[in-house]
Amino acid sequence: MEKYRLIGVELSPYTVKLRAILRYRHIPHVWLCRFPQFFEETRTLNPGLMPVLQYPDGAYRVDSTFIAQDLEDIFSNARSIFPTDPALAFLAHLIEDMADEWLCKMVFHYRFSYDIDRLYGPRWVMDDTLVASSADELDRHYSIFLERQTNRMQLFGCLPEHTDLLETGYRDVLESLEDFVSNEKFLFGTRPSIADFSLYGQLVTLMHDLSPGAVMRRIAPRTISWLMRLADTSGVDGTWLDHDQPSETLKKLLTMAGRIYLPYLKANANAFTNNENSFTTHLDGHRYTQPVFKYHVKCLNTLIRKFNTLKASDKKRLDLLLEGTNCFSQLVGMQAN
Ligand SMILES: N[C@@H](CCC(=O)N[C@@H](CS)C(=O)NCC(=O)O)C(=O)O
Repeated sequence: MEKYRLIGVELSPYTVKLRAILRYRHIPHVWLCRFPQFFEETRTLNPGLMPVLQYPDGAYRVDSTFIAQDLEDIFSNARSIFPTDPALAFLAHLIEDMADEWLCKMVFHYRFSYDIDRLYGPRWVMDDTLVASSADELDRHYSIFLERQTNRMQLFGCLPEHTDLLETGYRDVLESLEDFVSNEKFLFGTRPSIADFSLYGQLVTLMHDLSPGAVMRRIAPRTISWLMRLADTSGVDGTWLDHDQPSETLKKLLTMAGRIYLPYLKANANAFTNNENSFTTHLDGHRYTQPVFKYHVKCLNTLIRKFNTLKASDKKRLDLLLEGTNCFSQLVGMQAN
């Protein structure tokens, strides 16, 4: 076998993120939208996440962030998705992390909160998941899946009282992008970065779901075209821009990281260190409660490690690039556990 095999479903943000990366990077692969096959083949994988990428040597791997970095090491110098400037590469990583770990709460919130969305997306996921099932079988699996995911909402912090925080945040992301996106314009230049692909994964999923999709159609129609183009950028040849003057969009996304995402990660990590099971904090003026999430402790540690390995001159530039975003002061002086 020479090709990579990507196994997942269309409505999984991390699956389509990784598929878009494989396409942009011209990495030979096949796409398998078939969950039972994934399940049979990968029964023993832990954690059991989607997507799974099978490498040509037969090994199965999960975690789109880890895989994206691993593919950089394997296919070095070929259509990299990490800006060459270390300070910008750090910012791309920060936005990737926020998209993967915070915007996903918006996906979960919309998909399982509103009747219209509960009827649509989860049924599609199950339809992708089952091979040739009858309408009755589909209904049965759909009900089981819906109940399971609804029960997990509280684990992810998707509580009714967080609606305003999550929905305002969603509209803010769309409004920031809408002013900026155009053909072959990406966050760090005229070529896409890991940050664009992560935003793509979450936002295109929100676009498919009915209520967040209606919001997007109303307030961010150009963002929809931008997402559609990001699905397959195999023909894009661009350059990284000199970003000592970051775009307003980049600034707005980083401001969200400074006001919401980093304070969230820190509150979660503090609760973990203090052996607490859950935490309550304030994020951008909204009260927020969630059980401690261990994976997000790891995310914060990775960000801190990346920040701390930057040279003093890159940190100095980051201080300027991040001015007014409240990010730099939260990162400086922190140690990974
Ligand atoms: N950090 C992982 C997250 C992947 C993930 O959470 N995938 C979801 C589907 S979108 C999943 O498989 N969840 C398993 C479950 O719901 O049991 C990545 O980047 O790939």
